[in-house]
Amino acid sequence: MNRPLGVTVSRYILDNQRLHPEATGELSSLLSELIVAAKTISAEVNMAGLADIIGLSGKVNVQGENVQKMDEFANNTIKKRMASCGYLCAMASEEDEDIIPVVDGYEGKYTLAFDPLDGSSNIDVNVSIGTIFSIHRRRTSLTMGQGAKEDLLQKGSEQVVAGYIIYGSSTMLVFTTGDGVHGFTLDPSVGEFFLSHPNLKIPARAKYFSINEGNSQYWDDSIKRYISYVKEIDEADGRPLSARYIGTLVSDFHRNLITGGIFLYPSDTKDAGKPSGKLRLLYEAAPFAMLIEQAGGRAITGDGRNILDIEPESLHQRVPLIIGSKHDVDTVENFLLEG
Ligand code: AHM
Ligand code: MG
Repeated sequence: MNRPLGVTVSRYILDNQRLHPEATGELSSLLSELIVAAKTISAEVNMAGLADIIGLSGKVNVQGENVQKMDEFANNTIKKRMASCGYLCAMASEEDEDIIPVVDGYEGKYTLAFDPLDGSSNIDVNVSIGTIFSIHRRRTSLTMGQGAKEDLLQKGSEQVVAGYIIYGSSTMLVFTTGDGVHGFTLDPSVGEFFLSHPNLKIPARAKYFSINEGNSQYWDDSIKRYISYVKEIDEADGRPLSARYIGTLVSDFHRNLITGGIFLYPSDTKDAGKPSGKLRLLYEAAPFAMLIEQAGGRAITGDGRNILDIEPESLHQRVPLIIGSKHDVDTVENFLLEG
């Protein structure tokens, strides 16, 4: 459908719902509630440099990392709003070890997995951060009331919506319902997201590579060889690629989506070793994998498998992630296969 610019995200969601006569409107309403939470977080993030809220809260989350006050704020905002929205049966958050129940009597047919504030080490230094979300249809019957862990432990290929909000020089919402990737920019003066980037497609070839090169001594040989390869001079092949690494997955992904790029967080042997890399499957890798495929790119894990095909075993499972422009993910895959 050709939509004029100036379309609000609410109007866009309702128009889309009309294209699906079987839709009950529940998913649309769920998204609308999530967008209110995103706007609340965006307002707070913009105040972070001024407000007392900035800085460490002194708590440690389930990953053993310091929880910052903004993380807590974002986590609580999403949990409180979504627990009584009436469309969810359970949630999972990076900041909570167990599944998060919804308010009794408000159980619905979807699940929500989210990273409330990704790139939290960047909050204090005024570098862009984001929220990531992934929505599945529940597996257990609605008559069961509250959802169970199995409702959340579903493959990425079963997602019905995936998206993120980036709190950057402007706040943007980017999401897919399986019908392309669409980006909306927040106009803070009216408090509305407007369609600004319809039908985003990632360029087939990367301009940038994004990886934490500080870990290079800890990588497998295949990744070491690939990163040397992208730095070789071969102008006909567009190499060397330029390096860009923000350290906020949302922001690195967003830039690469628009300009063409490849992001890698492979396994490494640093400290006790990160055999599964650092990033989490349910609320980091899987939603970005759905987005990248909808935008014409690819996402694989360290053995070349499609991220969307991985059957999750636990809520906070980590997974090596290689994601971005198709040509470049294909090339990494060849390096991986050569070993
Ligand atoms: P977070 O969810 O605690 O913010 O951690 C995830 C972040 C990603 O946004 C980013 O891609 C990665 O960690 C950066 O890790 P590193 O500092 O090891 O390069
Ligand atoms: Mg994160």
